[in-house]
Amino acid sequence: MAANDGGTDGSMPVADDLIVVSNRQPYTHSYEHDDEGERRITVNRPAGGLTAGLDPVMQETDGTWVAWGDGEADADVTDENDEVRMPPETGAYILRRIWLSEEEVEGYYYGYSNRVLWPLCHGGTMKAEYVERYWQRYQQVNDRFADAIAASASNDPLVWFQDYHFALAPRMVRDALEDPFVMHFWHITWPGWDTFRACPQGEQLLEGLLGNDLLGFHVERYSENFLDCVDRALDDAFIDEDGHRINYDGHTTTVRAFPLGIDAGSIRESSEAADPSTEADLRSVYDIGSETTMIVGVDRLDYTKGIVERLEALERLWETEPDYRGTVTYVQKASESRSLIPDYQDLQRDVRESIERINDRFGTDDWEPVVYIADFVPQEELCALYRYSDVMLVSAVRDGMNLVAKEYVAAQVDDDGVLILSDQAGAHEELGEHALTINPYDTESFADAIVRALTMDPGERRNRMAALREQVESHDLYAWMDEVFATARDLREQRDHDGG
Ligand code: ADQ
Repeated sequence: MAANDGGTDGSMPVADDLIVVSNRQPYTHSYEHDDEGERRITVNRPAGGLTAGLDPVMQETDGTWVAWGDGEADADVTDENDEVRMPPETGAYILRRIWLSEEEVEGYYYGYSNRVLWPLCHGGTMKAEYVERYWQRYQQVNDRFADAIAASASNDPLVWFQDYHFALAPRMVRDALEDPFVMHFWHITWPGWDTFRACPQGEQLLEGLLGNDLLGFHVERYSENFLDCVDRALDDAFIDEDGHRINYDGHTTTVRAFPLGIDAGSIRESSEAADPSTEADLRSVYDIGSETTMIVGVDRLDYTKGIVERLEALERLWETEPDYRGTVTYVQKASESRSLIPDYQDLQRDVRESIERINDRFGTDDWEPVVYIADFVPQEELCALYRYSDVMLVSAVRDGMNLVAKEYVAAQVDDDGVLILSDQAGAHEELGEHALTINPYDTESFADAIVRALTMDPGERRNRMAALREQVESHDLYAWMDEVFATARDLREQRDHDGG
């Protein structure tokens, strides 16, 4: 299909019975009080990204979406099967909600998912906390999701898991249903064996994931790491490395790279709509001088994003290049996440202290070197920030893909921005050639790269950015979905052919 037209091409029925499974749900219900103090229930819609992209696919297929019901009013609108039809206007598909107790949220979500799998997969073996209760709750919640999927499935289902919250459920679903097609997209990095072997539950995780027919990662390297981990951990697994197939326990799993894209068309349109008055508003609201050059960073506050390393490079820049004092402002848009976890509280403190230190050291009455935006900004404002920033800093110390880098590129409708990109982000595979590459730990070279970006001649900027935009637009979210579904269809046909 053509990129950017907001859906699959219709020639390929995605599935007779598509069941998407994710931790976060596409719609949440909450309470609102009107002017008379009357309580009403409101629906919050998908804000963007993959969830927003999958929503129209679900509407086309009349499928079921299974997810954790974490909205305060969610239970008030579901039926006796914990289901509600969404979107509210058309009721085109079923949202089936899983209720989690506080203990389950603590153990499955904050515990095993985010204090074990997240650090482990990003190479942080020292940060992983192997608490027995986390593992038990992770198993329990995977089991509960698998039960709900089995109860929702009718004939010949295609079950599609999203992410690291569900490493065990694919095998559970395979055991519960007769010949389902199960696939999984793992949104974060998969580590090398020398890291993965530290995990006490490693074999069970691999066995769970080998319940899939198709397992997708962002880049080839993560697929290879996964194959290597299976090879070393499971004696009975047979690996066909050329075909990226694993045979284990009588079942074949195909492992492939599908680099996720963004809805580039929507970002481009929002960016085009952000005229110079939007830039002026932005500068005035955040007190950014009208003459200063803006450098931008946009991140969820996570220790994988290299925010402290980035601030060190900026500090080095202002220290060694005094001309940039008063003339260059760094705008950090950040959103807090997982704040109940101590490592995330530490990071928030470190980021705050770094910014205070830099602003105290270099700031003047007229100029604040680092402007921190904690508020939620809608897509139009985010795109204005991208468009009117001359340089974007993506300095992840490890990142499965990093969609922010792609969003910045898609928003460069004037082709005049420069992307500085860490070679530790999956996005570097596609964008590294035309971005300026950095190692986030090499402060000196990182600061040099910022100088290079700020002094790059307009012709080179345009050439680099045009090439990046072409890549991001032609490999967008819809092209990605088409490729995943086309691969699933081929594998199902092959299976039916072999079986019959
Ligand atoms: P994340 O770690 O959340 O995702 P990323 O891909 O950079 O990382 O961001 C996801 C989205 O959140 C982007 O659309 C971005 O605009 C939005 N976002 C982030 N910070 C924001 C902020 N401060 N304000 C507004 N919006 C913000 C995980 C993996 C990534 C992988 C994605 C998708 O860690 O490697 O790219 O899943 O697979």
